[in-house]
This record gives sequence, C-alpha cells and structure tokens, in this order.
Amino acid sequence: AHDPFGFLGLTYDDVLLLPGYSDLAPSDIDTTSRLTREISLKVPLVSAAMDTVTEARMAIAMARQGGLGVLHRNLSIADQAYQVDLVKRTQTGIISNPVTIGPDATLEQLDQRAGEYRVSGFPVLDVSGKLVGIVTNRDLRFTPVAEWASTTVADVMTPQPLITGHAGISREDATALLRKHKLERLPLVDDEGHLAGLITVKDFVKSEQFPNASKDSQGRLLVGAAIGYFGDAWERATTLVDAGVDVLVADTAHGNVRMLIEMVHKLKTDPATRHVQVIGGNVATKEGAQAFVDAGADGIKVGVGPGSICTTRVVTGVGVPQITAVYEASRAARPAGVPVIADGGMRHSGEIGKAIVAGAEAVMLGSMLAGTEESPGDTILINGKQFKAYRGMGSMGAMSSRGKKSYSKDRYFQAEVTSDDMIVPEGVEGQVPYKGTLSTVAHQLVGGLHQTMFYVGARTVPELQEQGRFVRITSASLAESHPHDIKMTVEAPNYTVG
Ligand code: RVP
Repeated sequence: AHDPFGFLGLTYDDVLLLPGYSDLAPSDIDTTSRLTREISLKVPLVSAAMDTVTEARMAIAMARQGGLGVLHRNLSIADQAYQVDLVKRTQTGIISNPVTIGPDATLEQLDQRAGEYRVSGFPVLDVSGKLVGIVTNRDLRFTPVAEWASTTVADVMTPQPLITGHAGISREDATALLRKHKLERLPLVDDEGHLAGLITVKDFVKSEQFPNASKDSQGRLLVGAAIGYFGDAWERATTLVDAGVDVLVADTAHGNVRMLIEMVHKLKTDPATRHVQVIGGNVATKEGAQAFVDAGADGIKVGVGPGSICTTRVVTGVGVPQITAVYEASRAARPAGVPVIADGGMRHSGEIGKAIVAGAEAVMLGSMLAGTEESPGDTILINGKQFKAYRGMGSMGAMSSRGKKSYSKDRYFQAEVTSDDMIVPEGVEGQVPYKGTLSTVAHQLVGGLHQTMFYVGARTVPELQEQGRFVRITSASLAESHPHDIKMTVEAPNYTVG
C-alpha cells in the first residue's frame, strides 16, 4: 500500500552526482542517446512543443545541432503540416523532393515562392514533371519589377540542355560535376527526364558544417510534431505523417488518460501510421509510464508540473518533483526498452546529466531555448536589455481565443470550454533574456553534459546511467553550489543571475 507521508519527492536541486574515477580524454566522450525505440540523437536535447519555442526555424536548428525540435500544435492542421514540410525540405545533402515551379508562373509568383521557402532557385518542370529549365533569383534581376506580373519563368529561365546528374549519383561524382562546371545547383533526373532531386552547393557545404545533424535514411533532417487526442486529432496525426514527420509526440499535461492511451495504441497499430515513432506523455509515475509501455509507445515523456511557466501544481495540487518522476517512470520504461524523456524544469546544463542518471535518455527544454534567435517572435527591448516572450501552453494567452484561435486547449482538458471567462489556466506568460543563436546555447549545454560525463567517468550515455550515483543535499549545500559571497560582475555564457 502507498505510504502517504513516507514517499519523498526530489527534484534537480535536491541532488548532485558523485565524481568518479576517470581515465577519459575529452574526445572519447560520446553523448549519443536514444530518443525513442528506433531513433538515436547525437545530442539528447529536444525543444519543447510550445508556440514561443518550436516552429520550423527552431526545428531546423535543433536537428542541425544533433537534437530534435517538436513543432507545437497551437495552429491549424495545414499550418503544422506545412512546418513539417519546411523542415523536411531543408536538406543537408541531396534534396529528394525540391520545391519547383512551372514555366508559365509569373516572376511575381517566383519571387513570392522564393521568399516563402527561403530558396533562391527552382528547377522548372512542365506538367508531366519533366525538367525543362532552371530559374534563380539572378534571372529576376534583368527584368524591371513593374514587368514581373507580365513576364513568365519561361522567358527568363536557363532552358535545357542543362548539366544534370543521374538520380542516385554519388556524393563524389556530384561534387566533381559542381566543381567542373562551377555550378550552384545540379538537378538530378531519371531515365525519362523527370526531376528526381536537386543538389545545391550551399547544402553540400552545410552538411559538412553540421557533422552531428539528426537525419533520416534519405539524409533529410528529423522533425517531431505535437498531437492531441481530442476532436480532429487523428486527422492531424495522419496529415503530419503524410507530410513526413518522424516522431509524433502526445502533447498533454496528463497522459494517463484513456483516450490518449488509445490514440497511441491506434497510431502504433494502424498500417498508415505505425512506421512513425510515437512518444506518449506526460506522466510522472510508474503506472503512468507502464500504460504507455503497454500501448506500444516508442518513448515516454515525463513531467507533471516542473515547467518554468507551469502552475499545474499550484492550481491543482498535483505533480511529482521531477527527479523522482523520471526515476519512477523509468522503473516501468527501462525494463521494456522504452526511452524516457525528462520534460521541464531545467535551468542549467548540470541538470541534463542528473536527469540521465535518474533514468532519462533525452531531455526537453522550453525556457532555456525560448530566448534564442530561432524561437518564434521578435526580441523586446526593455531598459536596454533584449528579451523574448515565453508563455505556457496552458496560459490565458495560449488558451484564449483572443487574437487567434487556440487549438491546444485539450492539452489541459478544456477543449469544450468556449468562453474565455471559463478557462482555468495552468500556466503563465512572461519573457526570458535574449540569448543569441541556438548553436551558441547548444554548445554550452552539450559542453556541460560532456563535463558531467568526464567528472563521472562515463564515456557514453548508457555508462553515465550505469555509473552515476546521487548524493542528496540540503538547502545549505545548494547555496554552496551556486556562486556565493561575491557580487558577480560578469555573466558567464552558461550562468546568469535572476
Ligand atoms: P521549461 O523547460 O521549464 O520551461 O518547461 C517546458 C515544459 O513545460 C514543456 O515542454 C511542457 O511540458 C510544459 N508546459 C508547457 N506549457 C505549460 C503550461 O502552461 N503549464 N507547461
């Protein structure tokens, strides 16, 4: 029986990791970890499915760093699927499904399409899909803007015969062709002259710049997307699958709910969706994790109430301190071989290693990423300092229909609440300091995890889980952990005050 007062919940600040014997060189350390049963990431970081954290730009940046972005769902099904498409088209090598244009499109349409997809050149295809030319931003330059509406792509493109590669060309042969002909782009065609792909110099260079990038079997960036369980949730899930999503992430504040568990089970058994990885969540107990193991989930997300913007524990009195929640969930997930993702409550890089030792294999971050260049929204200038907005998905702002329609009220089981006055929020709205690009933030987070592994003496994430030992600490020790008895005059890139 459950002993009500003998069960002590602990969180990150209640523990530290013991240092262990280490004979590692920093280059020996490998942070690769599993996100789901079938997907491993070189960097076990995931950006939160929140409308102030993850849209396509963040998801692209996260995948390039070796992590993963989970696209939020507070937008229409079509808009979310479009974001998936944007990420999948941002290639690190060969673009298997490039954005194209027809010969009859006007230059105005060309310019608009270039802006929308952030690409500067398009293969031109006739109605049968045959490559008839190539057109780039440069071809626009010699036509006065006033004539863009009346000039067609066919008038300005470079027509066939073009230098092309055959579908299935090797990286070496493609590089040789690009170099020999000083090309920016190399269209790939099949035996019938249909477009089969596109290689751009830019993407080739980038794939060398991002050696850790998270990629699918075709070299495309990996992307996750949030789903619910209510209303048109099945349609959302299948549309995202059709758009090429790699991981569907159940996005609810309380995952131990019949309709959601059934949804995960259906996704993992339906022939249309079962090839996609599915993460269930959020749970904070062993039984909650077991329910998703039994439903066939490929990963389990843990966290009820730890989030920086979350008021669930205060509003409802429900929650489990995060280190204990991760540990409890892993007692069901680990024996079943299902990874746990620790979601919420992280403030410093040291917490990543703590979460891993407690039983997680990856972590999800909201506030730590909301202030980066790649998060949605503009910077706000206050007293000469830059900030970005960050809000809970259970905040009034995210759940009310002020401004635009809210699609994510069912995250807090309030899908049927139609009047804003009746909403019971479980989150707050605020702002976080602007932090520059994701790559600089990720560098500090991954660097911190490297150091954790070095101190513990663990070469790999499984070794860290195996060898890591906790010591419980007091609030006096916590004060000792942080800088003390000094007035900080310079902020470190990985430590700020307030
Ligand atoms: P944090 O990283 O501490 O900012 O927490 C982010 C997490 O908080 C999200 O991944 C999500 O699980 C949770 N969240 C999002 N909105 C809210 C809320 O409004 N209560 N909570």
